[in-house]
Amino acid sequence: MRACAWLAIIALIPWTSGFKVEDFKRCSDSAFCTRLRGSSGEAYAVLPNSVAVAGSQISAQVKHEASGALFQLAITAYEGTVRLTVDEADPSVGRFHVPEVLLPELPQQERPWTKVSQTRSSLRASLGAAAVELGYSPLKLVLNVDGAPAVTFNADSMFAFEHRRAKGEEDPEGWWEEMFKGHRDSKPKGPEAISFDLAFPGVRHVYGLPQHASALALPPTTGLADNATSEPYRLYNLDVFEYAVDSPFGLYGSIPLLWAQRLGLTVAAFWLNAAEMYVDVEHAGGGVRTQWVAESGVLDLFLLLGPSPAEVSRQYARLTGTTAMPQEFALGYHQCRWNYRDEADVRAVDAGFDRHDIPYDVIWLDIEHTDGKRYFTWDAALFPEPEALQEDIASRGRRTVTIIDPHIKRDPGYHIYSEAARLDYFVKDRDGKEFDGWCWPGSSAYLDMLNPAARDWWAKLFQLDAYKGSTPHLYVWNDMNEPSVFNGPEITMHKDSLHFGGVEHRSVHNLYGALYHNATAQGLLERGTAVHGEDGDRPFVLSRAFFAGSQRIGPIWTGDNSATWEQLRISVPMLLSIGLAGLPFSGADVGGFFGNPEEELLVRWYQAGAFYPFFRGHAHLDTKRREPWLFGEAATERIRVAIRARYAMLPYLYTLFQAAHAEGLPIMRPLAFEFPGEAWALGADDAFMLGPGLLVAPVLEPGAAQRALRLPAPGPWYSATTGEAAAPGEHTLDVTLDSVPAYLRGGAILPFKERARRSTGAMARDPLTLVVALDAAGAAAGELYVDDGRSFAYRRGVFLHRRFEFAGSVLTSRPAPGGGGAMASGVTVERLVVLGLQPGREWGAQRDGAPLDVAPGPLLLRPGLPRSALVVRKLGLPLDADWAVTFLPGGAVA
Ligand code: NBV
Repeated sequence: MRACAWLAIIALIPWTSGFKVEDFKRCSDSAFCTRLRGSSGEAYAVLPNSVAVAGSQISAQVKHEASGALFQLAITAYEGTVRLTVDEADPSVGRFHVPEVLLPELPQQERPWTKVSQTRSSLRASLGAAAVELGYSPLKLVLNVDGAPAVTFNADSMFAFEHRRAKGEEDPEGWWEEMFKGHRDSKPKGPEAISFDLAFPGVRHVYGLPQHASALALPPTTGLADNATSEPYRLYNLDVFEYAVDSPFGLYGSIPLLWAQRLGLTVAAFWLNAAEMYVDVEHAGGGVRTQWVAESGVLDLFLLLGPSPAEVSRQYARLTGTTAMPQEFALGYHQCRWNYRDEADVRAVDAGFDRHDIPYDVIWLDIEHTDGKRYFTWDAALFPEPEALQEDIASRGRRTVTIIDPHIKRDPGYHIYSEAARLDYFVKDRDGKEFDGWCWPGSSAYLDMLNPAARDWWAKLFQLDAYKGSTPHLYVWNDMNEPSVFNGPEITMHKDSLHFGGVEHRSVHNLYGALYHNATAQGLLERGTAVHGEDGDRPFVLSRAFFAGSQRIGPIWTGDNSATWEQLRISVPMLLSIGLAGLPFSGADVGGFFGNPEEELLVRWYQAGAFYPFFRGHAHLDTKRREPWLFGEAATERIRVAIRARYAMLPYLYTLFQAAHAEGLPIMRPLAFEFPGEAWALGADDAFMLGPGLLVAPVLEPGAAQRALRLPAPGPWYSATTGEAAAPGEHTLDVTLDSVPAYLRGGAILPFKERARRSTGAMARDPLTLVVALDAAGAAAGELYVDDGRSFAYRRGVFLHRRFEFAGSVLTSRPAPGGGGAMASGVTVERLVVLGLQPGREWGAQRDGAPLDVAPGPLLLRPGLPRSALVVRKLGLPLDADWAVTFLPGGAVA
């Protein structure tokens, strides 16, 4: 019986041999995109007598000349951001406004318009260095920054807003019904799409709009350029089997945020809309023109005015929030596989890491650990004692993650199903019956995460007494939450399915996965408070689907990549663009999910992956085992070195996460984010910055003997392996399989922990090394953030945040400008490594007049490295106190 059910499911899985383009829609397969893509000339005009300005808001009515339909327009000023909204004038139409994404405190950031002036045909108003000009007929909005046009709305008259109408008035094809591959979409509300164009004068480089497997600088999709893809970028969360690289097709997550960067100015546009969306990019007239089309919802467009990349990140964070502060273990290495078979297998893998002296923090259990894909249960034969297993793993400072997917087996004997059905918490089909889709467990129902009561109920399932077999050391993975529906159109849910409040799935689709992710994280949050009391426990939930705001919930990964060199290469721009879209905690499956990586690819993937913000090895059920020690001693050693380097970097990385949490800055950053004045760096994506201080240029090609690299000005840079200085400009590096080109930025101070341990927890009290990389003026600065790595006690000030500065040959430690906090950490600074002190001179150092142990030495505590740095040893400088170390030329200390 069970076997039959399996055969039925397998027959329904439409993807069996590689990415099938024809299974997914192109623009021309969607009636709304066909109608609106490229079409322009619809006349919309502002009614001059309706225009009003009150405080932060300009409001007006807009008329569609052809139909007479009326719309309400508002232009709201925030610090550094202008918001343009257009909705139907009649609020009773009730178009869908995306909930849960914007921060509730956003209204407090409104700023008044100043210098307002108006004529019969236009209105001008200022906001700091920016100004808007609203043209009435035709409707047009120009935004100037520092007197020059930065963004123009509707310059190409592509604005169109399909107003709600009654069926029967007109009945053109695709208005009231459409088909795709035998799936009917009943479209009860008829046409309700929205389109507009945005032009970015002087811009050649646009980024963002994740998730696509494409270059950072988005290739044009239309126009005359040779590399135009011809299909627009699609934003529609989909479970795509063996996705292709360099493609504009939509993947698992969507963030409708586009960056536009030119020398001296970076701006961005964010359309808060969760329906299927297409964006065209065209290089024309010395700038970039874009057209955006979405199937339903409203126009809610935020224009972020920069002018620097960091300002754009902060502006976006003020709208949608910053990344949740992760637990420290989450930044360690994660070992996953579909599937670790049973408890003995899990224990053997765990022991393998210790046997091979490789640190790791988390072991992951995929869908096979459950009883018949009934999440929150355990296969009693394979995992008879899940609590004992988790406790054993935890005794070595490690955690366990289990997968919990959103499809719920429609089995009346399964308590989660029967309870949710009784409470009426499932999505409905177009006829109002429980939506029945096929997924891993067979016939499945899907929780309606638009219903707040369903979300609350879901969260309670993570309490220890509800989730049998779980312990406080267990964290969660949400997969298939696009949602994936094997027998649905494009392997997802029918758009005319119904959510809470009668909302069609069409309008919520791209948000669904984030709502589910959030409800899960809420569950772990509540469990944390129940177990640990007020300071709680920071949730860790990995999600495959995402939307704007997902950064507040937890990490995401780039789904089912393949063990190919091109997938390794594309992982870098994919993660960079996800980071620019405000979601810094992301990673790609190390090794590639599908297929078997050869040794060289696996090694190179670990070397690159050690710099991904989320670092997890994962593999498909049908692949050969590939734990880090299965490829021979040489490969094991290289992987060990890569993973240990990750652990050595953790103090720096954790500090970057705190900055991302506080300000919304990305962690993995394009070179042009840090060096916006370098024309060649715009769009560069084969090297990146990890925070402000480390440039990483991983080797991403097979058989490489050399690696070309360009270092931005002003430099100097210092090799992160040898400490040798390198000048800005072009370099051709000789590389071996051991090479992981990475450079410390002159002017940066980075904290490291160098002792090899088995997990992050074991490193908590280890002493620090501060690497001081001097700039041309002999100065450097950097920060270190430390807290308990686990709870919310930092919100009560239980943390240490230090600022280190090197100037005039003195290194000082002081509280960071925002407040240094207070905590008994027991951690000290043990070594100082200074790069770039005037060579050929002897140097000494002293603290409080007492001489310190100074000698030339290696950059890091690794045998065989050249002694190219000045090293001060055996220090024991306290983290929670101010101190100064003075460097003196001449060796002898006064
Ligand atoms: O749960 C099985 C897999 C999982 O390992 C992978 O990471 C997800 O992206 N899951 C997809 C479902 C099946 C994929 C073929």
